[in-house]
Amino acid sequence: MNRLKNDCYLRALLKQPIDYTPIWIMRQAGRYLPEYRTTRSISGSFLSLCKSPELSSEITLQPLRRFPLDAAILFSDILTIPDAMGLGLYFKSGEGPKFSNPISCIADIKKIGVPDPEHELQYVMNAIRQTCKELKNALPLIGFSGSPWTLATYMVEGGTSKKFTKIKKMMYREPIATHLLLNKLANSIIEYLNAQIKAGVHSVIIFDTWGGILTTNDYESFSLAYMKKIINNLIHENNGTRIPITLFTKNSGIWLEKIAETGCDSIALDWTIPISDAKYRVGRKVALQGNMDPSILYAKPERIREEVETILKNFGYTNSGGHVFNLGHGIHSDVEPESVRIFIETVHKISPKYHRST
Ligand code: 1CP
Repeated sequence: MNRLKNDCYLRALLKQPIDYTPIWIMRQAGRYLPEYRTTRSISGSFLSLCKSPELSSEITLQPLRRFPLDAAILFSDILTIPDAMGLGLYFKSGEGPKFSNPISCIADIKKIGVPDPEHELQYVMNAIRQTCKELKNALPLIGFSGSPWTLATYMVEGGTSKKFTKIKKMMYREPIATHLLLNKLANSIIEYLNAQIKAGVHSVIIFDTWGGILTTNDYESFSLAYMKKIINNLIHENNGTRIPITLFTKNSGIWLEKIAETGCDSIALDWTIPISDAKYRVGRKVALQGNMDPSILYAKPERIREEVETILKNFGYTNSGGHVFNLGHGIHSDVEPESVRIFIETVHKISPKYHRST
């Protein structure tokens, strides 16, 4: 792999010395950008954007043309795997993702197979290859997947949910069937992420957006155990370069020590835990990403700057990386792009003093 011009993000994750704190933003390519809205309206649908390597790559690059971000994240979605399993993903405007063939019983689970990433999901791999070509080694490209548990919630609920009644009913009444589903998903995610790494991504994230709705015991057996299995089976190096792995479980502040034991390189935090507490609890075992409340971007510039300073100060001085700045969840679609610029510039401007060794 050729050397990247800006590898600050990877160095921070691998706890190597850096000059400033790198930043990328969850959902940095998306609806808050007018250029995204234009490309999306021309293409007709969100899925047609994901399935076109040219458009996916174009949208991945859009925020990088505006802002000095330190990483690119592939424009795609976590629901590509269930779609490739034949569940029929579609988006109803204002209602989020939906499946026309959701999973409702063990017979449905037995029917689904492990998608071949270079066949049913080849459009994702082509988007990665196209994006790497366009990036010309300027920045690292992040690949991702949903966690088995989070994908299972969408597949069983048939879409977005508030109460998670169907998946919880299945989990408590049919634990063997639920584990069969989670195992098939874990095997699919291993193949999918390894293919992304071979196609050129420099780092991967597993999004476990809904792990935080579980009890501690159920989180360990229905979510964390499968993320651990995935980590154990991922390619950890490509052409001699280490591929850092990040886990994000929303609402997982109480489980950080357990997450740090999985073998991941970094934990992405939501905004509910002070980053100083998280750092104290995981020590130098893993790097941390986060963790500004996305709603701070509605505030006036002084308040945004103040919050950035608080988080940097809470993480504290480091002469060996370990912190990547981010929001604690995805950016809201009605945030002003100008506020995003102030946010990124502030991180770059004030973070060097937390890294200087002299
Ligand atoms: O234009 C539109 O209306 C589509 C909105 C949209 C976008 C921009 C969806 C539908 N997905 C995406 C892109 C996306 N999704 C990215 C792109 C890369 C980036 O710039 O960051 C990523 C990483 C995701 C991941 C994703 N999708 C997650 C995990 C992270 C998280 O936000 O918690 C989840 C849960 C989804 C499901 C999904 N897809 C789309 C929506 C609106 C949702 C969330 C639905 C829900 O709240 O349940």
